[in-house]
Amino acid sequence: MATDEGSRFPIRILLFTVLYLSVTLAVDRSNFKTCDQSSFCKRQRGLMHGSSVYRAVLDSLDVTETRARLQLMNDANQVPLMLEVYGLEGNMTRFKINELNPLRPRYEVPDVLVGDPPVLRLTVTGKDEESVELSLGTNQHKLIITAKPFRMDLLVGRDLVLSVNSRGLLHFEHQRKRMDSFSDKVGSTFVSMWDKMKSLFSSDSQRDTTTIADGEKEEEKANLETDEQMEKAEEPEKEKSAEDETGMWEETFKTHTDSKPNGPTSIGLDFSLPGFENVYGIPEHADDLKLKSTEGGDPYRLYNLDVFQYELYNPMALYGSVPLLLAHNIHHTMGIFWLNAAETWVDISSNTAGKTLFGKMLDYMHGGGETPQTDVRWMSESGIIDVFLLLGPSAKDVFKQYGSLTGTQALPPLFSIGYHQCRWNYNDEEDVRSVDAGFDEHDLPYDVIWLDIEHADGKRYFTWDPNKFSTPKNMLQQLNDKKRRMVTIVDPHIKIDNSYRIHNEIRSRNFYVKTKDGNDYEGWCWPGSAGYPDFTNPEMRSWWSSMFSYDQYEGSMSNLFVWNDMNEPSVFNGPEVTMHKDAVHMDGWEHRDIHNLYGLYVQQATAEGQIQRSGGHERPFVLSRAFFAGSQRYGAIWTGDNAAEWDHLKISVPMCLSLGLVGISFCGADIGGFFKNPSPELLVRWYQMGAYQPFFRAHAHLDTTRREPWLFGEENKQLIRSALRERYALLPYWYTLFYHAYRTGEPVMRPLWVEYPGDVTTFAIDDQFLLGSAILAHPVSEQAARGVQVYLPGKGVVWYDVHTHQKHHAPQTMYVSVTLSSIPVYQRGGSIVPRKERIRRNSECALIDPFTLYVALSPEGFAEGDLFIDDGHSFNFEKKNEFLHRRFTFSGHVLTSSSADPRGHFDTPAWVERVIILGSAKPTSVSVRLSDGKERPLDFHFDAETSVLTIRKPAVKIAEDWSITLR
Ligand code: NBV
Repeated sequence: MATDEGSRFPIRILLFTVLYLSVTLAVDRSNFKTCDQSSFCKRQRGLMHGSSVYRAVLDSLDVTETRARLQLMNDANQVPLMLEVYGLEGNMTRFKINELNPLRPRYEVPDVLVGDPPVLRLTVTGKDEESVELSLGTNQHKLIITAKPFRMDLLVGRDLVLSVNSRGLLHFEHQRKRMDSFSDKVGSTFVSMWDKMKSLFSSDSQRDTTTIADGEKEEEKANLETDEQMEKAEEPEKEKSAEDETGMWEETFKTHTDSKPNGPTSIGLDFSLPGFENVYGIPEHADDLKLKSTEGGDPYRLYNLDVFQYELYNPMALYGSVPLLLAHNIHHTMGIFWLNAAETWVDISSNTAGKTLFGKMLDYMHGGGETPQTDVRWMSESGIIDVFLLLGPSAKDVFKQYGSLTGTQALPPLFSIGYHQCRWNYNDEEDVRSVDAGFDEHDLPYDVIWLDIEHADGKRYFTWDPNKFSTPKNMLQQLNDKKRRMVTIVDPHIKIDNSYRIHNEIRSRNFYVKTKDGNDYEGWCWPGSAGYPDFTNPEMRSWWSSMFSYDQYEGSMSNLFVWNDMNEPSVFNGPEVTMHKDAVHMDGWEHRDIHNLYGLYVQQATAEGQIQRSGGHERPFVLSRAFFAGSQRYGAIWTGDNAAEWDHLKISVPMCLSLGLVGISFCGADIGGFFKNPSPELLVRWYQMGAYQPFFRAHAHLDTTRREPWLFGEENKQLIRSALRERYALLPYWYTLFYHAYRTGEPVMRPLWVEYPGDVTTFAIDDQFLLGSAILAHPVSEQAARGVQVYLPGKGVVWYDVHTHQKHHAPQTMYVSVTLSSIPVYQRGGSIVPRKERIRRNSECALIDPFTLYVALSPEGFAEGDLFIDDGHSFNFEKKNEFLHRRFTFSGHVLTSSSADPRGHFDTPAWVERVIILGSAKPTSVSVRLSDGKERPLDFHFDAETSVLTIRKPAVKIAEDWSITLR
């Protein structure tokens, strides 16, 4: 048995843990950089908008069939860049900007795109001394490149949809050689004196001009420093002071110094979006759905960080990043995908930001007022500029476009969209057994029980604590007998312990991330001193994957799945609680270049391990805290360590909506709140909310009191049971939505504006949401609520309350009174939603249960919907077309079931036990006809008060074609 080397650090760890788990529930902001403290962000932001120093050298234009290339000259320092432009299939444009002659190659993000995006023919359709016009693929799309100053304008037809560098903020720090260090030091002393003088003499009104002047000065200086000029520099102190002032070669934050061996490498660029006032995306932030102007504050930051006790409603970075921004107006949705994995900041400004609706109306009435416009500025610390413009024109087109680039949501195994019971920690096998039994005793459905870090032997992942979990297979088998699953945590920090096999193998294979000096990088995390496997190395990843095979991960079985936490990566003693940026990965890339990708790779390697252990047959389930563009291909994401507070319950909606918009549909928040103890009311409300969010897991901190649903009294237990049952009843619909997300990239949980793009009222709504297009949910998130204001969208649309079946006309904002048992949820008239209404103890037990179809009629008497079914766990739906995709249509008083995809076939005895028609008139007879032409009458009941027609036992198979006629 492995010895506990961690005991060498007990005091340090204890101290840290005490600090880490301290009682104050607020983020310690001083642990995390502001833009001002991140030197490249400060340098980039110091450049104010104005005329760009860049000029497009039109004579250098080089056009092949599918690609245009052009040099961009920095007229201040004569350092040339190379611009490449592509028209992509599916209404997208890509451009890249890199140094023409870089000192060393710059990082281009691998493994995020699912392939080389197919390119289209590109032609030059006009050229003069000042500009060149390119036609991208179709005549519809034109890109006008203006030479001086350099800018690009993208036109669709005659409409200008986007401009690049129109505010002159292109700032590309070319690589350069460093000057000698002695004079650097002289320089930095000079700088700090200068800093002090500046602060003494600057008043508030002066500050602006100082900043502008400084920004320009800095830019000028930076631009003047070509290699030759720098080598020849006559007055090193002055030049170097500018360099050190801006932290170009070294940067210290708290006790950490980033050595920056490659010097400054940051990139920045602005985009203007005329006609757009609403922008979304760029998660992860604990903030509203609709992004705010960042003027006067910090930009939104994208840098995967383990932020302890994060605060709400601010642009600070969190555990994951997706650099995709969506812009929307009533005519059009488009996206900007900035493919860069380094620390990134995004500034947003708009010419209408400060204006009230009244102000805008006044502008309009006076005929004045500019076109509303949003400006977006991206700034990254390293890498290249690689941008995809996703031109929509609809939101669903943007989802498809982004999905074609980075892949779509992996279809989750059915069990994983059921309910998950987690806490840090379930203490031992007995605890697991009794919690599991508790669910049966109290008649509560659940699918998965989770084990946190305490289950492993001294935080050595892939092992079990020999005392608490001595017979893991027995435990797993007992769960398996009830068709339930378990998830264990496997974090990417590996205990440095010579008797720990995983560590020894990683070290001997040389798979650890290195320090800048070439040693194995060591950080401090749960196990004490830990190494961090280099997940950017494909060989490391495939070795990691192999560790999940049943013979390697001892005690594991096919119903055991995995959770990757702390994969930002979290390094307790690292800068900003993460890895040093000058740590080194495969091929010499700095951690700086790859940081935001690390977590994606961990989840990828883990998911692939699960696939491999089953011989490629079974779909994996992996939950990850860190993520990047493309993470949707590997599993689920949760919003990390929230708290048992009402605002945290509320923020789960915009946080998951934002993730859905950028392709990551499988999102959830810890039910109940991770830190602190929820009141019974908050817990109940959280179950009600979670039941309508894609990933549905209760979780709690080690120090919280136990909160299994039966510990809060009979009444609360019953309320939780109802929420769980609502979730389980709706699983067929959820599963079908996930199938759509997998096929098209459309989010499962979506903002209202996605379905009602022309309705401005929906643009900022984030206290309610849609599941697909048929279900609208407004779970209660206010304490002691007596009512909620529900907005029902859609002109001429009707919505039915799913509990009372009462019909409401839209659009309207409606006051709905609530009690603690209320979950305001509506089904759209015009939709058909499949449910399973028998009470079971988990999703698998209900696998072949009969369906109830809820047909909600539109005012025209029409409805449609669909249903996806397969075995719920394997890849056979993909590999062997073993699935059913059924389409249901109600039209002209006839409900028809037909195949929505003739490729699919799947044997299932499941049948339809009930059809419920909302908004129906009373028929005189109802009959069903099968494909053999035989017709038989059906029993029905009509409730005149609610206009609900219940058709009993049509007893048709879900797999076959049939029709039900009302006469
Ligand atoms: O592994 C312990 C926790 C886990 O329960 C939580 O869900 C993660 O987000 N983990 C963070 C580490 C420590 C948190 C204070």
